[in-house]
Amino acid sequence: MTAIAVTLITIPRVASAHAVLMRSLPAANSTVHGPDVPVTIQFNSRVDSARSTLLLSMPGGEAKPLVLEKQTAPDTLTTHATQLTPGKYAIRWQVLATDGHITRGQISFAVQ
Ligand SMILES: [Cu+2]
Repeated sequence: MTAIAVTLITIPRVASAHAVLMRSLPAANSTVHGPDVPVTIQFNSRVDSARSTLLLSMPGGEAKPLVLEKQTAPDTLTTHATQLTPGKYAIRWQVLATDGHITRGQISFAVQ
């Protein structure tokens, strides 16, 4: 226990990490109620919302951009997806971290 704690403390804090997804709402592979779905995506580091994009992949295959709200925390992006009918969706995220690196990923979820 002590050894682990010491190891964690002595690892240099990586100030220039690119953004890794920590948690999201909707959670990956979850089912949520529509038609309005709040979206929150938290990363392990600061992200630049002005240079980050969220795309909502619709059941029909098309994708539409989600307008990001003002950041309430530097590591978190929030938006609202509205008027979602039941079906399978995905949020495709692309974010710019403070180290200048872009990372991207996808969060699949269903609306019932
Ligand atoms: Cu990086």
